[in-house]
Amino acid sequence: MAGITVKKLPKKNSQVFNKEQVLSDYRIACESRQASLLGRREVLSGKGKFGIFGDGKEVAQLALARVFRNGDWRSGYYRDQTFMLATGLMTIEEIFAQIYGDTDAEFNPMNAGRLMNNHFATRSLDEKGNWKNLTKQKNSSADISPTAGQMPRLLGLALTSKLFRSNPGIAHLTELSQNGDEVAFGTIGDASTSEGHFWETINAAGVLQVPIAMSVWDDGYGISVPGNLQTTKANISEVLKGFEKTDEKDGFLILTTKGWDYAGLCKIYEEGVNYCRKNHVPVLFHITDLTQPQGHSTSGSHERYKSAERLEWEKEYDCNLQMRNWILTESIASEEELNSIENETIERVKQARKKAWIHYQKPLLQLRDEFLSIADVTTCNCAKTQKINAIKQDLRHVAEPIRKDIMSAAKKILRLICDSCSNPSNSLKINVSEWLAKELEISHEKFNTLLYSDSDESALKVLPVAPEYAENALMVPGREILRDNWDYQFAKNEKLVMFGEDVGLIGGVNQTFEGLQAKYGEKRIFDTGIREATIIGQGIGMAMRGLRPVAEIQYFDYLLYGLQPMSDDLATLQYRTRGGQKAPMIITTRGHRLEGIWHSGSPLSMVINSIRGIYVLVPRDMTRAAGFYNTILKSDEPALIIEPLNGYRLRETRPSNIGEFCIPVGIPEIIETGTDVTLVTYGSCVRIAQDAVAQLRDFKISVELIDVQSLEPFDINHVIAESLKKTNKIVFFDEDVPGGATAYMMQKVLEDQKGFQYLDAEPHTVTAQAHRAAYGTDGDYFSNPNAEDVFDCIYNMMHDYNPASYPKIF
Ligand SMILES: Cc1ncc(C[n+]2csc(CCOP(=O)(O)OP(=O)(O)O)c2C)c(N)n1
Ligand SMILES: [Mg+2]
Repeated sequence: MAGITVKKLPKKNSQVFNKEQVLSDYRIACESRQASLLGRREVLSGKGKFGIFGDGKEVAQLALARVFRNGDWRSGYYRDQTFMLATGLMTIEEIFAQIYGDTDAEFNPMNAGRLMNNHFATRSLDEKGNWKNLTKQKNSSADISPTAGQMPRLLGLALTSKLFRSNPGIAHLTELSQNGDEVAFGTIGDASTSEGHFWETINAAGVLQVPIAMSVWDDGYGISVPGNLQTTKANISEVLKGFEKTDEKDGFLILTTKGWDYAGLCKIYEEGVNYCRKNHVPVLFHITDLTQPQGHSTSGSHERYKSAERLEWEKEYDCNLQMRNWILTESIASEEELNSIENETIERVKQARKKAWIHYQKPLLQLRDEFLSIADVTTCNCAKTQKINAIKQDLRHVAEPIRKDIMSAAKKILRLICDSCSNPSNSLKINVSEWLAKELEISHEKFNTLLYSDSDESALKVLPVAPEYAENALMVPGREILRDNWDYQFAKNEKLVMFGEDVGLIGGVNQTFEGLQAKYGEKRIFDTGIREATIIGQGIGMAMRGLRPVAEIQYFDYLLYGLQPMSDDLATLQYRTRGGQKAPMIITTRGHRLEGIWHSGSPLSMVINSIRGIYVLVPRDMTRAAGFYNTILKSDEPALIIEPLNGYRLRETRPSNIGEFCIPVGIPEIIETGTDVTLVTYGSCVRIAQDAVAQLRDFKISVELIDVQSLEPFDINHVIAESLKKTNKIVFFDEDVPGGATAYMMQKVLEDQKGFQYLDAEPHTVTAQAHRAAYGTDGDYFSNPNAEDVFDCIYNMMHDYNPASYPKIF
């Protein structure tokens, strides 16, 4: 491909500006600025809890918005307010709705009150959770707060375009992509480029040559810490020079201009993005000389850390002021015209604020009135009436009531109401309880739903299909069952894509994808660099665009590198957008025991508590693993599936319905029935448990062995509590740390399933040591739990219960 350098781009003065366009942009810049100024005031006067705004970055974002088309994607951060307005993706009313935390998803569609302000998102899904036509709308992936957290997914958003352009097999899916013409726009603050995620994404984008248009908004600070403490040479485009594309070698096109130079910005964005779109070359726009007229956020003031000269400079180089000067110098409009635009925008933003505030407040005022009228005690003179009236009085006087005030008053009043308290029509106790139940349900809907999908494609709704076995079925190494299952799925599902370290050419370190790249091509099964965070992010971005990515993390212990995007981005996605976006990807890895500190594969508690929103499935063998893949691929949910690392070569009976059997999520399997003790475990520990159960049988102890199979969701039908009803004794066993996943299972069974009431003996856990596993077989034996540990635990339990029949062994 012919190289292009900055110097070869046409000169700036070839641009011709249309007055209408410039003034329309200037109006948006002014509206955005006014919204920032008023927004800050709303927070400082207590109407919102926190505010972060886009002031000082307006002009660059106008230029960026000009080149953002239907089908394109944004992955950015809280400063992009002007971009969102200029692309028509957000209204000024919505800026205020976000500040107040309006929970009406129609009025505050980006996050329905679940996130801080200026966390942007478009809705990719309809009310039923089905995809809209993503090429007919402009798209913004949903923002998260962790700095640079938007980078890993950006890679996947861009890679999707590349795959659509290069894989004719999916070219007909035109609701997802039109010839891969979509550009993925990234934005990031100058200081956040210090994060590893930024560098990992830049490197991967350079390797993959994907259509990323990345803007760095450089205002010289990350809160109070200046650029020279953030970036080598305090200049990100200078240090990125080694990534620059040359005539001989692929890389990034790097373009720089000042953030107050409207003409220069329009030029580089138009040319840079056109080039990126056409050639799928990543482009980095380093936009310098930006300012923060109001400082970082409502939490502090920048006068504390910026010098007087800097503050003076920021005033002079305020981008809106510079754009104004430019309009006048170029004689595009007169001073009067600009004055009148400015005055109109002040009024427009005030009106928007008012509308948003009324929309937010009115239902709350109504709710308070409704409650106060329900709680109207008129016919009781019990001693509590006075107290009830005092609570009501306090509530009546709250100037701007929120749900918390009303619900809290309701609960306190309910405690005080006696059975004979009544209002003219009805018993007060019944009225208030019914009102409370209704409002708790509404609050649940507003604040607690959609951690998982509730669409028709929820994994919980996938019908189970048991593996079937022919009479003369072969016993084959477990890896072959997985390989054949993937083969079936790749043949059936054109959207399926799989990638990871060593996944492509050699078919995975355990040969579970053997021969599949040769069969299905490098566009569907491919190797990645060693970069777990962006392997996950790549999957998230692709899944957001409607593909079905399977991202492999080579070993479970290395998932820590990829855990941040899983926890902050993927796990929260449906929840934080209140069902506006989804990313049905599979993360596959292998764990549950092998060798040494970093290949022992057992840190389950590391994931179960940090990725709620993603299913966690822990099959004991490869048939079960394949069955879980099949189930999840029929659903619209993300899942982490951990294959048992030491099971690839173990032989399993080959099912005849490969690719079709579906193991249900949340359903444990009773592996052995028994009467004395219930033993609960999963993954590779099942085999160890079977060994222990056999040893215990020789001592006349009958164990019911349960493989939970699925940690999240966990035993939805309470199979374990049923078993406990029979045995009255229970042991939770795994190889995680003490208090790890065994404690999680114990809480589920004893508290959630109310298993405590069936206990006749102290419940126990058998776990690994608190330290990681030492090397070698002895290291493993003394670090990880083994069959003897399980035996000892259960035998001693029986001894405590019935010492005469089970005398102490040692
Ligand atoms: C991982 C993480 N660390 C720290 C923070 C707190 N924080 C929020 S914004 C910010 C500064 C970001 O500066 P920069 O990237 O330059 O963006 P700017 O706000 O200047 O536009 C920090 C430290 C965070 N949100 N996430
Ligand atoms: Mg900054």
